[in-house]
Amino acid sequence: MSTTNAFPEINKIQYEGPGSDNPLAFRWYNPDEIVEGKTMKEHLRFTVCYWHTFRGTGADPFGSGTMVRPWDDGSNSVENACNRARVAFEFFEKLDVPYYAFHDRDVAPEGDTLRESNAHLDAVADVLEAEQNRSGVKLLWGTANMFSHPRFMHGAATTCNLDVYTYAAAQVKKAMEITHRLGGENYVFWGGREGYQSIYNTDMKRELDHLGQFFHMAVDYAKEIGFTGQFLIEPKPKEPTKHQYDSDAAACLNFLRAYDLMDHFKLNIETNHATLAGHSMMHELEYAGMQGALGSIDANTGDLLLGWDTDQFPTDYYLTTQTMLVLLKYGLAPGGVNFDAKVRRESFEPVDLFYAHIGGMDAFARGLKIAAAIRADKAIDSIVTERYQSWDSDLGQKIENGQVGLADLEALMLEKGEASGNKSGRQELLENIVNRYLDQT
Ligand code: XUL
Ligand code: CO
Repeated sequence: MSTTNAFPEINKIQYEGPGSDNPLAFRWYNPDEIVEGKTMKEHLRFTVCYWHTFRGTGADPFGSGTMVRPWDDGSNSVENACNRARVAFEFFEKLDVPYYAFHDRDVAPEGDTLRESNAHLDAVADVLEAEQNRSGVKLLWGTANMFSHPRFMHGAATTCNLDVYTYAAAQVKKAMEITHRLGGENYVFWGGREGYQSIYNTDMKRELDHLGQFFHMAVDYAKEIGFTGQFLIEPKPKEPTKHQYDSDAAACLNFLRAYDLMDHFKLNIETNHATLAGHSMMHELEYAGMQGALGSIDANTGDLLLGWDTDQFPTDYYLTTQTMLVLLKYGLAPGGVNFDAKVRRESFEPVDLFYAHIGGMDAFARGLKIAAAIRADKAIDSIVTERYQSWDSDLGQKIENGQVGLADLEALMLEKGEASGNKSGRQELLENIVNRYLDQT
C-alpha cells in the first residue's frame, strides 16, 4: 500500500485487451505476456522520468506554469520534496512501471552551498530508498543536473571556469553515490551546456580534453565505490547551445574512441534528439547498436511542425515498431524505455499523466508485438539477405576478410569488362510489408 492517496480516483491500471474502451486500462501492454521468450515487462523495462512527470510545471517561454498538483505545496522545502517522492511512488505503482529515473536537483532542492545541497539529497534519498523497498519499484538511472543553475552558463565539464568544473565534479561524485546507494542500474550524462555558441571565444580542443578527463574521473570513482552500473551518454544536437559536443550517436562514439572510453560507456538514445539531429530514431539506434554501444532509450517524439524539443509522448505505431525492431536485435537491458516526455501545457490535470503514460506504454507494447511478428517471419531480413547476396560469394568473403587489394579487383574487372546488373531495393514493397504486419498484429 502506498503511503499517500494523491490519486484517489485511480486504481492500479490493468490490462483489458485491444477491445477495451476504458481509457484507464492497457489495451496492449500485458506485463506477463511472452514475446520472443521473455515477458513484455522484461523487454520494455518501462521507466517514469521524475523531472517531467513530477517537476514539470507547464511553463514555456511565453507563460508560467499551468499544472494542478494538489500534493505539491509549491515550496522548495525538503519536506515538500519528500512528500512529492512518496506521491511519485503511488503513481509508479498504480501505473505498474518497474523503474523510475531522476536528476539530483529534481528530487531534492538545491541548497545555498554544496554541502547543504548534498544534505538535502541525502534526506530525499532516505525516502526514495524506503519507497523502493516498500514498492519494489527500482531505479533505472540517476544523473546530475548541471545545466539549470546559472553557474553552468559556460558549461560544466567543458566550462572555462575551473571552479565550476570542480563544482560539477563534486556534484557528479555525489549523484553517483546516491545512484549506487539506490541500486541504480545505469548512470547518465546528458551534456546540457557542454557545447558552445561562438568559436571566437572557445578553445574547443581544451574543452573536449577536459570532458575526457571528467569521464575518466567518473570511471575511476565508480570502481572505487563498487558501482557496476552502465555509464551512458545521451546525444543531442542543439538546445541549449548551438553546437552541442554530443550532437549525435556518431559524434559521441568518435569522442569515446578518441578519449579511450569505449569500454566504459554506451549511449542513451532519445527520439526527439535523433530527429533534431536530422536523423531518424531507427538510424541512431542502429548506428549505436552495430557498434555494441546501444544502452538505453529516452522515449518521446517531436512534432512535425515545430522545430524544437517538444518531448511529446510517443503514440505512433510506426515509430514504436521501428524502435522495437532495433531493440529486439541488440537487446536493451540494463537500459530501459524511459518516458522522457511531458504532457502538454493544456493537459494540466493529474489524470492526464496517466493517460499519457498508458498511451506510450501501449504504443510500445504494440510496437514490440509487430516487430516480433516481422522478425519471426524474417519478413524484412530475408529481403536484406537477398539484397547482399553477391557478398556471400568467394570474392565477397575475401574482401570482407581483407584478403585482396585494388590490383586484384582491377584484374577481375578488366577481365569481366562491366559490372553485372543491380537488383531492386524494394523499398515500397518493404513499406507495404510493414503495413501488413501493422494490420494483422
Ligand atoms: C534533455 C534531456 C535530459 C536528459 C537527462 O533534452 O533529454 O532530460 O534525458 O539529463
Ligand atoms: Co533525455
